Amino acid sequence: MKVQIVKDILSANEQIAQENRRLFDEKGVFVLNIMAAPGAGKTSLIERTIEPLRGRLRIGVIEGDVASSIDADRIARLGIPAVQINTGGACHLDANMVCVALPRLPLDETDLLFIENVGNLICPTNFALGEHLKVIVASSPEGDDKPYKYPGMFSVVDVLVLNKVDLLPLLQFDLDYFRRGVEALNPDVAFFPMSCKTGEGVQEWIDWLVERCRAG
Ligand SMILES: Nc1nc2c(ncn2[C@@H]2O[C@H](COP(=O)(O)OP(=O)(O)O)[C@@H](O)[C@H]2O)c(=O)[nH]1
Ligand SMILES: [Mg+2]
Repeated sequence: MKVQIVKDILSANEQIAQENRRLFDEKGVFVLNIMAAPGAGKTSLIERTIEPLRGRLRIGVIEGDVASSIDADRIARLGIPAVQINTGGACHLDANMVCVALPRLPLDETDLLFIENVGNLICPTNFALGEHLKVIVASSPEGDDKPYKYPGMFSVVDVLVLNKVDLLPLLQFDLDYFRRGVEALNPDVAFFPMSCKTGEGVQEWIDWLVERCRAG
């Protein structure tokens, strides 16, 4: 019986996610669901992506956090439309929260929408939002064992950004071990080692993203 209840919740979410997706496709908005542990660099990745795309693609952002508008304020300071969702304790965004936030964004004038999920490597995995791509930002200080410990998340994503590579010389992080863990779970994932601090790897990500966005 309890399993049935969980299935119902997930399928209700799936239905709303499909409605969100229909709206995105109708409006021609390409949508990324950015997931990561707290502090990995989700907002930094969005900020780094906004700058080179200015004047090329029209960007919007939905920020998900348990509390505060700190991240939406960071994005709004760049002159980009941003909506903050406060989950009030929930550890992930769901499709309905996104659906409620959408009317507050100029979707008719948006090509690319980032949805920054709540910092968590487990719960967001099961809740589709209507996105075209699922992105995980892992960061080097979290350790090279994370694909082995959080296989659910690393299995479902389309894109893996390994952020904070500028810190690798200071850490014991075995990049081959990390990559082997990812490869075993998700051999087709698009992998971008990056530093949002120094800018290393950002151009490769931008080129790939523009291509994917144009392909729809
Ligand atoms: N050294 C280093 N620090 C970074 C990098 N990217 C982000 N940070 C820092 O990591 C912290 C968390 O970044 P933030 O983007 O807010 O993470 P979020 O919680 O995942 O959105 C901030 O202090 C950033 O300045 C990076 O590539 N290298
Ligand atoms: Mg953030």
